[in-house]
Amino acid sequence: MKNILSVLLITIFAILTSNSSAQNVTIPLRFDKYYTYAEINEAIKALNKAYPDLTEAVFVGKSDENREIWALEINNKLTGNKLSKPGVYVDGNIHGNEIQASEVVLYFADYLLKNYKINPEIKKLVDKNAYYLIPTVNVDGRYHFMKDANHSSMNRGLRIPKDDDRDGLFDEDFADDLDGDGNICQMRKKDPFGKYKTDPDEPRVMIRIKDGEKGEWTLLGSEGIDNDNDGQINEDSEGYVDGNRNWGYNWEPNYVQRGSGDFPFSGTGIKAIGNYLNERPNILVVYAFHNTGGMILRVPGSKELSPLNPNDIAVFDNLGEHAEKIIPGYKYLISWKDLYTTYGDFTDFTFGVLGAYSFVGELFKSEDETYSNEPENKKEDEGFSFRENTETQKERLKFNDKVVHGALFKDWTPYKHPVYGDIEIGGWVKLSSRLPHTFMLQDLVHRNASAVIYAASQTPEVSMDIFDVKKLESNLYQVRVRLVNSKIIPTMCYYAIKKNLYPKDILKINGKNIKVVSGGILENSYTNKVNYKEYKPEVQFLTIPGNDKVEFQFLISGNGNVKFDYNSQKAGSVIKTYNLK
Ligand SMILES: [Ca+2]
Ligand SMILES: [Ca+2]
Ligand SMILES: [Ca+2]
Ligand SMILES: [Ca+2]
Ligand SMILES: [Zn+2]
Repeated sequence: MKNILSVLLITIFAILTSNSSAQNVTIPLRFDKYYTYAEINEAIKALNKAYPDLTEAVFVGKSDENREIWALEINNKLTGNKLSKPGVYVDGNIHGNEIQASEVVLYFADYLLKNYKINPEIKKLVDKNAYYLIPTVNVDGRYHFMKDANHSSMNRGLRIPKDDDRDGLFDEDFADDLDGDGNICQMRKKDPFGKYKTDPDEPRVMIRIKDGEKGEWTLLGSEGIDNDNDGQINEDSEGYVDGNRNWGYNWEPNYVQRGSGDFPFSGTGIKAIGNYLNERPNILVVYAFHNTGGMILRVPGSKELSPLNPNDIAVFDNLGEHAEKIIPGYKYLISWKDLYTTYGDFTDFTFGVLGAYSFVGELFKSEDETYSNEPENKKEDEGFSFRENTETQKERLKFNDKVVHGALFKDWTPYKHPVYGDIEIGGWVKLSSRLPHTFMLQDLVHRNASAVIYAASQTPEVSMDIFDVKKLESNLYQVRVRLVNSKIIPTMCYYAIKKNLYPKDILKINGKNIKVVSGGILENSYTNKVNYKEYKPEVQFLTIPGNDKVEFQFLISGNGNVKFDYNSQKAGSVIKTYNLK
């Protein structure tokens, strides 16, 4: 009996401890660690459980490898249902390796919720908008990036097998963790004819030889062997379909845009998120987080879609320039012009189809990894580049040695390779180069979440005044209505107006004993110039620019209660009743 009991206890203990992710997720969330895919879903559910009145955990759909994609939605039901408010959508990690993007989204959620009762500004923002948050878009990518051996740029794409080298086999030759340390590092071989030599100041760094100099090393690429024995090493890993080139707007086939997939929305999870967005037409602000480079990028992703309307640019500039100041060192840039051209990307879709002001946040600058008493922003601007120079590498190695004690770089170590013979394996490890060390994560997630919070504070806030009511005859009244938007973001973006993406805002007037005789936009209240609407004057169409107003003048016959009903797809609704007597 005693034995059976102890076996039972051990079994229960094993079951409890095997569900280790549950133990790693506590509310408020911690940001001194990176959450695994499973823990992100746990975190969404835990936030929902801790704040049941303000949140909903929504199943979005499944991925190509059948993993679940979840959203956390934040909304105060007491101030209205979600669709009746401006929608703010935030996601991250559409590129599987860009994992800290998810931490920004989780932090944003956790921060709004934990401050709701104690910070009046946050309370106002929660009460005002509906928030749609998908911390990790590429759930397969995140799962494999964290679980498998990788380097910092691997597992970016979706898990849709593609035959990259056209040999009839699909995803048959990934890189290999030859020394079994969980990282895919670099391979180098001693070679007097090599194109590299050891840096005289820093033996871990190699520099390109100049003409006439003697070489020392040949670089052999990422750690790996020829898995399918076709004479090439690491030539066909996962995909390649890039989730951020697979959206059904300005999409181009693979021969124009590498990684675009066979057709738009061929990614199972991408299509699910497309449907999810389509069911939430109130979304007006989008932030999608990536790494790396320290940038806030605005649309468009390709020149064909520019120039944007100057009024839209002014909104982007306001939000982007504030973000630039909130996150020191980050640059607010235009995607196609300042970075490179992309087709079928997510934010072009959310701007071009949904009419939402859309940004990409490129998190993390490796230049922040300093070992220096010189403030980072005082240093000479080297311009941003994905390829680092050796001086930056050396500085980062000092940071690695003195600040994080060797966590980011694997020293070069001899290895016997089946093809190359005696080589060395070493270099930057998986959780380096594009991600902050966890001690710097808190700062990154807070500042970037604050950039989103600023944008959320600028969604339209519409109020209505009924003024200048005059009795003209016994049963005829002049009534003026003013609709004011006190925030930067207009009730409809100018691109959406131009392309007629969806109906404009509507002002409807009705009452039991009244008839709207005439009405239209009051273009000049001093000269009394009204642009009368010929038919159905009781229904008026409008949009309200940011920090601006639109005024109407009506002639109404009859008396009694009149209802003025303003309704906007993205800016909510305002209803007022006025008694004509
Ligand atoms: Ca192949
Ligand atoms: Ca492949
Ligand atoms: Ca091969
Ligand atoms: Ca092959
Ligand atoms: Zn990315």
